[in-house]
Amino acid sequence: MSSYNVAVVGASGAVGREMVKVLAERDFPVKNLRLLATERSAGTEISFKGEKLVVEVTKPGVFHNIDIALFSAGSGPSREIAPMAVKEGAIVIDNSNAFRMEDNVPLVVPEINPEDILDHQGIIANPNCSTIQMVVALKPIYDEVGIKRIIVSTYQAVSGTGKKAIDELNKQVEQYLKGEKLEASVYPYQIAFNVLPHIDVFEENGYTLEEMKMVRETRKILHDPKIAVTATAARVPVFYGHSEAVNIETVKKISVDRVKELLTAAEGVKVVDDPENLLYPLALMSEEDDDVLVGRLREDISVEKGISMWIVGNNLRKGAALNAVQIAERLIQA
Ligand code: NAP
Ligand code: 3JN
Repeated sequence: MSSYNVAVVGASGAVGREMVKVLAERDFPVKNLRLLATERSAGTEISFKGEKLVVEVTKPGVFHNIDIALFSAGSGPSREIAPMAVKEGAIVIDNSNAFRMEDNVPLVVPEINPEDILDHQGIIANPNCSTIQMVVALKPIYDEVGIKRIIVSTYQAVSGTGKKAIDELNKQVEQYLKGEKLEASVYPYQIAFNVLPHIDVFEENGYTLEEMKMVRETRKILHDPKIAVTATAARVPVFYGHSEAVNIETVKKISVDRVKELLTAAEGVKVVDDPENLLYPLALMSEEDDDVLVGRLREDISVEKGISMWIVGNNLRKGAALNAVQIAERLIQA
């Protein structure tokens, strides 16, 4: 089997570190792994398959000889650095919002639209974590009976904001227990013991950008510009695992039993739905499970063709690092 020179840009961050782990766990055929970030973390050592690799500064020339570059450094750095990486010969799999909606950039969830990978012109985009877990769970239903409208409310873990937000929640809990004043710097308000109905910036239509990412990305991934999606995204004081209350209106009627059958057979999905035994998806479960967990399945009593459910996913793995590595796996098979 061929092996590949791989770079991880943003390697010292929450997603980048997970990318390095996932590459090792899945035994991705890596010839050489180059870890890139900024001067801030240059020199940091990160283990890969028992070897200590050193984080280097991302600068012109670093992508010569790189076959695949996994980016998780944020939209600004991606916009600046990804075109340079492509010019230097790498194929970029980008985790940021920078290129997701560009026409010449495939937006890929391998369980859903792997064929779109073939249309890339150097950059392939990874969707937002909240979109990924939702579409993985909804696609089997979409294929069977069609979906007209999706109403989703998210309960997103602080790890979605990165390492500094994990540190801030830890610190605020500590300050609370010591009876000290809680200091907030990552979010506009205290996140410990609170819920913030605000993720990313507000847009002119009153939605936040995180909410609109779910609308736009779902349409692009499903190749369905007409599907109606409305989202409310909230940040909750949970470290890992995004939860979502999702309600769909289908085109044709479908029973809950049939939905369970479809989801049980679906790739990357696990049905966790036994309310009598108090079994339903929990954010904590996603720390140990790469599948998208679906439960609380029930017929919506307020419309004729509606289904409600609770969806949980590991935001740093299937929501980011794992999905990106799965794209790389499909890319090298293509
Ligand atoms: P993080 O923990 O704050 O890490 C940011 C990483 O980017 C660090 O390694 C940082 O390096 C590096 N970086 C920042 N500016 C850079 C630059 N100009 N050049 C090279 N590296 C740079 O954040 P995170 O949670 O890992 O998230 C990083 C990004 O991934 C997000 O901004 C977002 O775009 C994307 N993301 C996507 C999803 C998704 O939904 N698919 C989920 C989470 C994150 P230093 O350590 O040197 O500062
Ligand atoms: O907040 C979350 O739970 C997911 C965060 C995603 C994110 C965070 C900072 C910048 C993104 C993203 O993936 O859309 C970005 C961005 O790339 O703009």
